[in-house]
Amino acid sequence: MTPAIGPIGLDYIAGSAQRAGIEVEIVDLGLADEPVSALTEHFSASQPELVGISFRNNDDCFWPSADWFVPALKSTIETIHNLTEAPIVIGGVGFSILPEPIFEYTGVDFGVRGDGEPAITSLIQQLRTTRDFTDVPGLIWRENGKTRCNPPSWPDSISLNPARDFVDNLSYFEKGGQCGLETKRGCNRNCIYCADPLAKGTRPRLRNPAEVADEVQNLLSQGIDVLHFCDSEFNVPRPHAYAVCHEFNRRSLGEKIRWYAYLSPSPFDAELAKAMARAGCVGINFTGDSGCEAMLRTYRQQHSSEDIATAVELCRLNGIAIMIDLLLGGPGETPQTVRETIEFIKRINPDCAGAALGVRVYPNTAMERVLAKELQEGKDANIRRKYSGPIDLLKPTFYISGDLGEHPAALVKDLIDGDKRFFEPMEEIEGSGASSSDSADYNYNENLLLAQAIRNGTRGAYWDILRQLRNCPENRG
Ligand code: B12
Repeated sequence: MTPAIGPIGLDYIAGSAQRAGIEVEIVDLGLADEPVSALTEHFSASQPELVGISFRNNDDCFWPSADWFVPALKSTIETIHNLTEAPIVIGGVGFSILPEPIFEYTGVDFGVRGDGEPAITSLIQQLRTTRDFTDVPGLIWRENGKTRCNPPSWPDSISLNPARDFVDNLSYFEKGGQCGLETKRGCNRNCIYCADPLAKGTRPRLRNPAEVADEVQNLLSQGIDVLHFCDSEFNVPRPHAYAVCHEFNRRSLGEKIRWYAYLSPSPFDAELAKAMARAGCVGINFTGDSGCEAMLRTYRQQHSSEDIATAVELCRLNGIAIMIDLLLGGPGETPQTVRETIEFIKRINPDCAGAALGVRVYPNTAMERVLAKELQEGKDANIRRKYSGPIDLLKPTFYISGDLGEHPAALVKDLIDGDKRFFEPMEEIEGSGASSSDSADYNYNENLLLAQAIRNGTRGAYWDILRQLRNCPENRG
């Protein structure tokens, strides 16, 4: 994908495997110009005991393009199988949200759902000894013709290797404009569409703030000073977010770094906003979803539209840029609820708002149950997909309320009415592929305009870069 995002999961698990005495080599296909040649060259010089693949994105979750990456994963696995006898294991968030379907589709030897750190060392140990896989956390494998799955590892508290020295983070920073890190994993909310609990668990699992600050200092020493927190919602739980900011402030890190995070509009208050700004936070993506109370309840959000308005005010007071992420088209959405949301956003005046249209439906979420019920009732007008045959949630499958009509994107665009604060939904793209160079496009898959701006030295979260380009088009380069 372009811009390139650093494989931070790989950095963490390689660090932890090394700590456990396992020798690790990385072939980074995200940075390779010719991935197949990079693999051929690597395996001609080195034969490992196990090959791990980090698979981050199953698809781009973007209804107009619906770009799907599992076929390419399958072909990468076939290429590697032709180059080495070693078994292959896939992990990563893209795998963890759809573990069994990807395991079956690709025919890979092993898969790991959930945290990779404990799994990888335990798997290596079993491959070296008795090959008893029953205790390898999150492992999926075949035994006597049957697929077996272990429960994932989601330890209550997590300690990660803060060194971040396996991946070439600086190259990713130069190509991707920011570098990710985690302050915790997991989320105890139950938003109907969200896949995060499937991959990261249903409880927040916290890191020691001192370890997070050590990691920031290690990234800084590599020349990286613009960061993106990879927590689902940085402020859930709020005391942990505050503690992380407190530790950053104790070390005066806010003077050296700029960072961005995803937050829920609630809990968010003046004390947290101030601590975040002082700790270096320059931009927040709020999970707004909707400005209509009924839609917020449908999505099972815990915030109200009032909370979104307050969050915007608090950010303004503290000089933090604001992006509100909307999710339009869910169950019960009508032209009237969309109008209500768009008028609400215009009124509260964030720096920008992403008008995402279409809910990607994942197995084992409440949205899957909504879809199944509607299909049983013979209602299939709410499904949007680019493939034919039976519904298969491994492939990009979206829900858009049929009440929005044949051309829902046009309806939303009409209501936005050219307001430059919005990233508008796009019409469905014929065929596959997602390449674009339009500053209204906030699909970060093959976003050539963003890649160009980053090449020219711009750094930051993508919505923040795009909004700056819209305000000052001469910076496009
Ligand atoms: C932060 C984030 C972003 C940031 C990244 C910032 C940065 N510099 O890192 C930004 C905003 C750029 C972003 C963009 C996009 N994102 Co995003 N993002 C995330 C988020 C919240 C965190 C990703 C992360 O780094 N996690 C932390 C790492 C450590 O976790 P991990 O990769 O899962 O690794 C762990 C395990 O999986 C495992 N593991 C990993 N590799 C391996 C390998 C082996 C062998 C093993 C055994 C284990 C293993 O061990 C690791 C440690 O425990 C995830 C959701 C989530 N909670 O993970 C979505 C997520 C990955 N994003 C998603 C999407 C769709 C996108 C976009 C395509 C959106 C778009 N259309 O523009 C773009 C793609 C950008 C690009 N060009 O690549 C989806 C993918 C879903 C899907 N269907 O595939 C996710 C899952 C969110 C969601 N639920 O919808 N994203």
